[in-house]
Amino acid sequence: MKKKITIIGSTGSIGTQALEVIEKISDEFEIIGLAAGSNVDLLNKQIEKFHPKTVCLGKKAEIADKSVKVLYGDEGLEELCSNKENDIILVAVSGKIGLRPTISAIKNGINIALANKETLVMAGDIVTKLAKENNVKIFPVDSEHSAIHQCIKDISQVSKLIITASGGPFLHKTVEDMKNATVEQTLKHPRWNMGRKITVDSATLMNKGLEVIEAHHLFGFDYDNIEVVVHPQSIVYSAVEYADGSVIAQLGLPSMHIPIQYAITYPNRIEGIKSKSFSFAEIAHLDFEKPDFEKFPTVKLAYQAGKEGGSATICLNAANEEAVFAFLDNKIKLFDIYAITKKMYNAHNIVKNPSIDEIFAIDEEIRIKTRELINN
Ligand code: MN3
Repeated sequence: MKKKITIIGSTGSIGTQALEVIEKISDEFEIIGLAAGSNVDLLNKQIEKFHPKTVCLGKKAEIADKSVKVLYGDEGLEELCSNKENDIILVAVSGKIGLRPTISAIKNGINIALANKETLVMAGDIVTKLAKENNVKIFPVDSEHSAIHQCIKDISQVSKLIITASGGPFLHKTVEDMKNATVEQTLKHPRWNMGRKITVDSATLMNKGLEVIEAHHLFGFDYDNIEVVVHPQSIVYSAVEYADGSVIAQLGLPSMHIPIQYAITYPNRIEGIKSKSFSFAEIAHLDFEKPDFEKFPTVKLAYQAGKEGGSATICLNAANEEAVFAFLDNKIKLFDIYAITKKMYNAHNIVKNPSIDEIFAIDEEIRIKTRELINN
């Protein structure tokens, strides 16, 4: 029997790559739902190819195939993700819009392939508790967390998680270069082709900070036992250290196809989209270095927020995102992103154990205040 899957965020970077994966292993999967924000043309093409029964769109628009049930907006997304027919839902939307549908899926006992950062950064405690209560598995799609997931056999014997970071376009540039960086230079990521917001986060290393917070929630590790190491080649996706000192790493040529596929086919490995075979000899050498916290202070701030817990990570995420948008609009400089995030963070009164409604309210409040700070 084919596994039934729904993809939310099907027209985005991860969503389109997931469909490439599923097209290749179509004997294993049936797509029963797709959701997209506003790219109706691409969604229509995806419907033609994959024949989902239900789709969801951000707002009203014409869907060519009249046999498809069409839902809209946040409510539609929640309905799509509550459908118990699903064996797994791939959450590939970016932003807080991914949070409520993920919770709906978990409450309905549906396993999650998670590519949405905000779910764990904003509501990690609630989401992991709900998953446990409903016996739901959360399979990470992000390459670093996928690697850790692949390296762990018995989690009780693992002593440390080691997350690799490519270091982004400014790794070997000076602080001065970073201060004067243009949007164009910042968006030139050396290894990965991703959306604009995450590419800026990769340049400041905030992306790595957020991944540390996600790893804490996904694997239940203390922040002191999660380490970030810079690895410019992005061949070692990430690693774990066992109690006896043995380190197991997962390696591959940089491609999102492997982590996406593993999240939906776990525990099976099937051929799928195989790029060329891995060659240690061709790669020849792998470099590693400590992250420079002076150049990339965001990582330290993320650790601090993670350790403080409660609403601290909501504040970090919201202030950073608003600052990144302002940078992309040429309103502020690259280094201002950290300065603004830090200022907002220091002014924030942490709320312990916020509810989902409180999480959204805090997120909104921080965003408004951050925009005010930027505009003054
Ligand atoms: Mn990543």
